[in-house]
Amino acid sequence: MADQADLFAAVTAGKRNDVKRIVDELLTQGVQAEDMVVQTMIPAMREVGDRFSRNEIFVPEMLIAARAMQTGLTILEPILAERGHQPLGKVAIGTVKGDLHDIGKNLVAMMLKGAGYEVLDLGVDCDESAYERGVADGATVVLVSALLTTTMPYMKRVVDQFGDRPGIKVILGGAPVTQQYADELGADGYGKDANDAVAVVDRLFQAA
Ligand code: B1M
Repeated sequence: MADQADLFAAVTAGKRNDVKRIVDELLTQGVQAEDMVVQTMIPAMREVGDRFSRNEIFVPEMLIAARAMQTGLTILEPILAERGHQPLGKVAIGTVKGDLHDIGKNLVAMMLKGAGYEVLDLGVDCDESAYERGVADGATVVLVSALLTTTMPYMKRVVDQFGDRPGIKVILGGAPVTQQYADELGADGYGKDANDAVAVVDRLFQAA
């Protein structure tokens, strides 16, 4: 019988067929989708990053681990999303220009959908025009994700882009981003992780 340790091992090893099988099996056992993501899959990706930092694995291994993670998330997404009811508001999310990391961004999008928001996913490598498109399509909160220290500075352009736009709020997040950095850039909020991002969006909509 599979357990969460097997899921951790399958994600870190990038075995996406095993991830699919184990996620299905754990769901059958009654394990909560959110527990699999928070307790096992996110720590597994952290472990992958640590191995990369120690030069024990390289980009191809990191990529296949990411694909395995995404395979699991794709199965879990409808379950995480079904908690939502009437859309509470419309938000747009995208990974910032130059940055192709999308797992965290996808997770935040999933949690927001699950919390009842309509989410416009702008994808990765988003320049100002991509975020502009999100707002033109009706989003009043723009979430900007960055995983690279080299792409974080572009967030400033997005914050400034909407700085004098009444009713439009910008939230920043991603592993290297901090509350202090978001404050320095003049953002309207900072999400430490996916749950926190939902709480920040809730607060902004309640205050609107
Ligand atoms: Co890359 N990568 N990567 N990578 N990668 C990191 C980020 C790195 C820390 C690895 C390391 O060195 N230990 C390092 C960055 C170092 C730095 O900037 N200082 C790094 C590097 C260097 C690179 C390349 C430059 C490698 C190279 O080519 N030499 C390259 C850059 C490509 C590019 O973007 N232009 C690269 C490429 C890749 C892959 C393509 C192989 C793959 C990405 C695949 C994909 O995303 N589809 C990849 C991966 C998988 C990682 C690690 C291992 C895992 C990232 C991840 O998915 N984490 C990562 C190491 C690590 O993070 N430990 C690493 C799981 C995810 C759930 O967490 O994304 O942090 P995270 O999201 C969290 C929170 O941050 C937050 O909520 C999420 C859930 O809790 N959050 C938000 C995220 N966005 C948010 C937005 C919000 C709120 C919260 O609202 C606005």
